[in-house]
Amino acid sequence: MGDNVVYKILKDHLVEGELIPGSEIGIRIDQTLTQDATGTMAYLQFEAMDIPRVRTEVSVSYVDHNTLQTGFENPDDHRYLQTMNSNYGIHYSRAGNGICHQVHLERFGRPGATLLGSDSHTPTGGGIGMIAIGAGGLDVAVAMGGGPFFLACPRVVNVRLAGRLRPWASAKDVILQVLSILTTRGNVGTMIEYTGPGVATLTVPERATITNMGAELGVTTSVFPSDDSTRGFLRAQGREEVWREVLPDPGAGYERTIEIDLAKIEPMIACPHSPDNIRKISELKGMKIDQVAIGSCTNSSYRDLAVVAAILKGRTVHPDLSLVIAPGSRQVFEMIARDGSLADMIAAGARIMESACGFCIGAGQAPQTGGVSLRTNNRNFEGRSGTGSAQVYLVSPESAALSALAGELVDPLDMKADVYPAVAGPTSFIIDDSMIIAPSGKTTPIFRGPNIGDPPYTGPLADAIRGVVQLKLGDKITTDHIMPAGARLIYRSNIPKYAEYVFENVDPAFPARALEAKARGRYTAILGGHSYGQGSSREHAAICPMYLGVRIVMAKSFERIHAANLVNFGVLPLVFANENDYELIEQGQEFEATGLLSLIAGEGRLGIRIGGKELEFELQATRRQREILVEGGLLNYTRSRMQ
Ligand code: MIC
Ligand code: SF4
Repeated sequence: MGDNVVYKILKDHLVEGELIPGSEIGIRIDQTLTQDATGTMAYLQFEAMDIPRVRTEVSVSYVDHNTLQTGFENPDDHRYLQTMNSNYGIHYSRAGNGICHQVHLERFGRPGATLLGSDSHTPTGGGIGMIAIGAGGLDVAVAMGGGPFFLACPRVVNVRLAGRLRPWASAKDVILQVLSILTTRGNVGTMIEYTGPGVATLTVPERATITNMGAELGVTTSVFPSDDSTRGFLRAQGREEVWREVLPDPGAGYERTIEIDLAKIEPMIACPHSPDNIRKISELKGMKIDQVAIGSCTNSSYRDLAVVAAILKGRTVHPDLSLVIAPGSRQVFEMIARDGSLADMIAAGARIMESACGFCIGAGQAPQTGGVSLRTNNRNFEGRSGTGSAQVYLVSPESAALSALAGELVDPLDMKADVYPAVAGPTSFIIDDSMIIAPSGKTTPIFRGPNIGDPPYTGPLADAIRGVVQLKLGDKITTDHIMPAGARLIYRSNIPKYAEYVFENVDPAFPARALEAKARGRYTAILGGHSYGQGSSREHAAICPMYLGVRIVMAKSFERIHAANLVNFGVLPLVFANENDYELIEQGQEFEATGLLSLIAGEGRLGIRIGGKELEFELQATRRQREILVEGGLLNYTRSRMQ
């Protein structure tokens, strides 16, 4: 049987293990990316490894999340990143240059390569035919040091595309359709590969919209082949020399195939509060809307914004509604400025934001109380917009722009096909890398503002741990629930301070309870349902609880990145051997785990006494991860091996 694209690239990069689905493999990482909100911690950890220079083909540090400078914290972090990056051989993409995934696709992505990024939407790079994976900052730090990245060898699901999108249907509608089929649950250990004749009809930015939001499926990554269209995109970016063809072999095998006819795709909408709560727009049209926000790493390419501008041209946003637009990169921003699209947006009453994550991460543009916000980004978790009571819906740029004019949800298919403002991919983009600072090779003093703390350490695991189940939670607890972003983002480099906000919107008294127990020498356990830790790659959702004394998280199932982050910081991710046992545990009950060290070293189940009952769990960790847990985390583990 021939190889699919996923296995071709994995084969080229395999350094440990065998390509047997489900088994652990280690792969060589060619490129890394970080963003400022996860990057400061990743680089502090890299510094702690005592490696003089990164050992990757290219490592890029982007500033795109924390660009609102409402105090000294964010600018201090930016200066730390710039000075640190210059010393260690890392490219620094300045604030204003754009969102990491969009810029990386434009300026660094390379077909056939591997990319590891400390952001869950790193799979955006799959649009250009690379295996691009999101991970915690510490995993990225290890990869920058030349260490392999370990993952479960994936099962590969084939999404076979036929036909061509109709006018007014969009790449966003394709991924929303895929989400309605696969949902956000049960896809751990899977990669998605797009194949079929429909692929050729999609440009690289459209493909990137699809692989970007693949993150919401909980898959490890998604990938498109690298074909002529990829070559054309790279040529237009002045980088044709990095192109290579990466196609599946004839007869390549897949675990499962899902057929999608692009010609039948209808405009879709993800309803509150989950990206897989999908309906057809036609079912909800007419819904009154208070805010429209266009941008984010999912939908802010040149094509997306040029289409939006053409829809807005000569008209005015509805008086009851606020329209916000944030271009994905400085390249996109400059292009829409020079071709007049920007003027059309401004004239229509759009509020133009800088090229950054902004509204997507709740950094500004919070909707009104109970407001309905229609957005083009990828996540609509409760409270993420900054307004707890807001109802956030996710749609394509086309649907967003039309609705901004009408003040209510519009079904784009109600528009005439011949007025669709189709925008061809430009044959040349404006290329100006002056906002990306290449490493100087000289040593400069590293700037450390008062907001920057040392990365916290945990000690080796004790053989017996005792404590209290301090929190019982339901299904789909996201990292936004665990560690809110938005206004709290400024504390990303200051763990003791950020830890005060763990579960802020779920149970604000939790940090105090956990700290009080810690002071008495007691650990904290958290109890969750299905898909615990879905969403962001932020390792702060592991570090800050660990800092508060959390040593165990019990859940019905975990998301991949978060489970790995827990292990990296010495916290045990435990899955119920019998799911119904969840009902037997109450918040406030005492727990006791003994003989942990030998249990962790073995393959068997782990018995824990909770509330007087002995319950069984599977430790969600590979052999290597068990060693990491025993040593109290990946930093200890890596350092002890390097010495
Ligand atoms: C997100 O979209 O949730 C973020 C903010 O980009 C995160 C990273 C972070 O929390 O810093 C992600 O997706 O990994
Ligand atoms: Fe930024 Fe939003 Fe993309 Fe995360 S999902 S990288 S916050 S634009």
